[in-house]
Amino acid sequence: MLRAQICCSRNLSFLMEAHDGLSGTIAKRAGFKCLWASGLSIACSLGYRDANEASWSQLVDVVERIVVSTELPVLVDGDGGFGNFNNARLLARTLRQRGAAGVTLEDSCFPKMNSFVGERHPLADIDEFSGRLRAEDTVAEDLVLVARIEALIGGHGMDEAILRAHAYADAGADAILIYSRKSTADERLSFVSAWQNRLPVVIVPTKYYRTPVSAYRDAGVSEVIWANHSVRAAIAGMRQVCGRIFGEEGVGGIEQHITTLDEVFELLSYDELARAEARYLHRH
Ligand code: SPV
Ligand code: MG
Repeated sequence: MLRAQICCSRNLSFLMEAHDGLSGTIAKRAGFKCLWASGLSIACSLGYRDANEASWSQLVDVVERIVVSTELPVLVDGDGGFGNFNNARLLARTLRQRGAAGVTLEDSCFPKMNSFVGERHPLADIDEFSGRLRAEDTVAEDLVLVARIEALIGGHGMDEAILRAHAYADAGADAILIYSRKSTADERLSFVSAWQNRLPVVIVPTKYYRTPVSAYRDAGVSEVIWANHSVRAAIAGMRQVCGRIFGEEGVGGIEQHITTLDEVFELLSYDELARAEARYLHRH
């Protein structure tokens, strides 16, 4: 399904961020067919910075919860693969075992830093990173492998980005994710036009949120990732509620602004458990 969506479809499609089983379930209820297990959002929900502070095994545990609770295809943000080719293939093999549908690997150096933070973004050597992709592709052929290019983040030009895209395609990538932190879409769209869709292109329009999706459709982009909006919504909501409860020393004022307990039970299908109990539980 993820492969069909990213690699074989002519239609622009969307991945919604999830950082745990609950956010995945909410995205599924909203209608999303595939999810993005965001490194930033998962780190954030665990109280870590997006700088490889969370370990790869913590990441795969969260991914498993997202996969099992949603039964949707999940594209996992594998950062740079947590080391060299060996760490990258261990990550890929384990993600496959835990039910992920795909992984993105970015050409950053360990430990990475979130692409929007600071200026220290050394790029991996092309050959070395291609080895990470090849190793991943060998151990988990059926995972969709998205190569993420950080050249524009690292201050390099479009030529470097295109050069890398070709090398990563040769190394077995199924799609290319082009990253940039400019607040307009121009840089990604000029990449798409220079690349000519040798492989499908994935973009993450976090900073250029004003660009209408029709621009991506017209340019021939395959996949858009809404990368961190659930965790940011959760932070905004929790902040407001915590602030009010603290300030008002009570919960009366916020009750009508938050999800009811019945809605929580409905979201997590407590009714299914009741039906299962009626069917399977011994009654004496
Ligand atoms: C993530 O969601 O972790 C991403 C996208 O890699 S971003 O945080 O925008 O770099
Ligand atoms: Mg990330």
